[in-house]
Amino acid sequence: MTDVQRSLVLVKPDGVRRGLSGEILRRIEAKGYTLVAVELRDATPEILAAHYAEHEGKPFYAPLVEFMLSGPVLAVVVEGHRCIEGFRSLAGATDPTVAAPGTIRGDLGRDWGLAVQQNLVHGSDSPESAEREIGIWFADLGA
Ligand code: IDP
Ligand code: MG
Repeated sequence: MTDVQRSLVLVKPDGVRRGLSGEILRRIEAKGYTLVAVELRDATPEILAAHYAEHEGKPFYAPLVEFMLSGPVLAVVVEGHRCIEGFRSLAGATDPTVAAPGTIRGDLGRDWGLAVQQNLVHGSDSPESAEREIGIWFADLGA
């Protein structure tokens, strides 16, 4: 069975600011996935417009972009069998208040009462998204 996937993971600015980059990478590695690329980056409006194109027009879109520009992000490419689904499972639900304990968002995240949920991580949600997002963040890698 060859279902080796790559997923684009971001430690969002709240995670980097709170010093949780190492803890989040630790959980990915402890799960058994491989780190293919890890880079501390400043997002740009252009990168975010491409990355979050599906959310354009939603009420949290502008706060989301502003939040993602508020500090560096750790951009990561993760590899492993079914790692796209697997990382989403490690990350937990979008809303950190209800994200299950044991997940990154459930253990380390909370609601700060802001217009956008600061929920520590992004993870690609499908093979198509992963290919597209890896192309955005790591043009030299391919997917
Ligand atoms: P995901 O990150 O769990 O895949 P998406 O629906 O793709 O969630 O949304 C992208 C990001 O936008 C979320 O991670 C979160 O930061 C923010 N977001 C999504 N939905 C809401 C909402 O209803 N209120 C506030 N922020 C939201
Ligand atoms: Mg998403």
